[in-house]
Amino acid sequence: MKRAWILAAALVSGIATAAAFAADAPAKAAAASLSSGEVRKVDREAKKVTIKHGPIDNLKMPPMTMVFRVKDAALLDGVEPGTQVRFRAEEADGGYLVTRLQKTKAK
Ligand SMILES: [Cu+2]
Repeated sequence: MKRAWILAAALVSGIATAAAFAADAPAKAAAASLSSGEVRKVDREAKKVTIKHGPIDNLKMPPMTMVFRVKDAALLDGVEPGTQVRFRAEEADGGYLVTRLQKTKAK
């Protein structure tokens, strides 16, 4: 009886590990598609942010400083000139739209 319990516990922990691994994979893929940059200017009302960014692989864009529109003004919460960020930008309506933005943790 005791052995059956040990087996069951091993099985459950194995499933939990597999689930955690599966959940981790898309998160890693998403992180890989983020670009890094430094915020230069924030215009919350116009929902615009100026970012001095590194290469943006998904847009095949070299490093530069440019203005992006942001999908949601809330993305700019706590963001100010000098803030280091990682962000996701996409082409939309003939311009560039930031759909995700997170502060880079200070090292
Ligand atoms: Cu650019």
